[in-house]
Amino acid sequence: MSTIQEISAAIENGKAKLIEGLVQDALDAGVNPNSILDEGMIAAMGIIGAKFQANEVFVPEMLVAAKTMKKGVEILRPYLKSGSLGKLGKYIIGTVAGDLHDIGKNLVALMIESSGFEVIDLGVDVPAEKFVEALNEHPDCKIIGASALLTTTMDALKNTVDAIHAAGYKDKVKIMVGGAPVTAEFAGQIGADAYTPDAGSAASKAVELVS
Ligand code: B12
Repeated sequence: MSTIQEISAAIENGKAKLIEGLVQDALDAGVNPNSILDEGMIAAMGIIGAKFQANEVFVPEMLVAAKTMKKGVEILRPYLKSGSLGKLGKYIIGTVAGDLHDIGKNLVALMIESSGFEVIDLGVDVPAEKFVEALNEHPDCKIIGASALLTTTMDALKNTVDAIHAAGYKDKVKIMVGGAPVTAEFAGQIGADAYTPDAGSAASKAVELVS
């Protein structure tokens, strides 16, 4: 089994105690951190999701896989970082109301921060009003990022965009949306300024939006 396959298997099987060592070994062996993330970790979450859909695993298994992935990401974090902190302005991010998924949102936050923004992370299950409050607190914020992983919380993305626009921020702040069920078409329909499918492209889009 290759190191990346071992990392993927450890996440799939929720081997939280093994993951840090495996990721560190891979890094020490010169494996590219982005390959560890994409081919090892994110791929494993895809497998777990498919197994969940097929009733082969259940919520507890998804949870331990998620915890294992988070531990692995902590080891990777310094290797994914670059750029100087905060020079591009503030970026407020959160997972929308009713949604507790935060792995993708955290990866987007990490890549956005590493591309030069100061990230203000509101966490998960964030009501639309809380995004607006955060903007009131940080009127110099340039971009808002909102994440949704459930088809049932896609409406909350729309509510978030509506609330931000209703509060008078339409021309002052750009809104980026993302998450597995979200598409560019949906983003356009709800009036968001941008959608990207992954954390790397989210970071380049954010830089483009403020340039
Ligand atoms: C781990 C997981 C959980 C964990 C979450 C732990 C955590 N701390 O995040 C737990 C166990 C809590 C969980 C719970 C549930 N889950 Co869940 N979960 C998953 C799983 C397996 C992985 C998600 C993940 O982390 N993926 C890896 C990350 C890296 O990918 P990502 O989130 O898509 O993010 C990337 C992009 O989307 C993008 N992106 C994300 N956010 C943003 C934001 C912006 C601004 C931008 C630009 C880009 C962007 O960039 C990210 C990085 O590249 C998925 C399956 C899947 N394939 O997605 C199911 C899945 C999302 N869950 C699902 C379900 C049904 C549930 C539950 C309803 C189950 C239940 N019966 O209780 C609950 C809902 C809880 C709630 N209210 O939120 C379904 C959703 C089905 C649907 N279409 O609505 C899925 C798809 C599984 C399935 N195949 O059925 N889940």
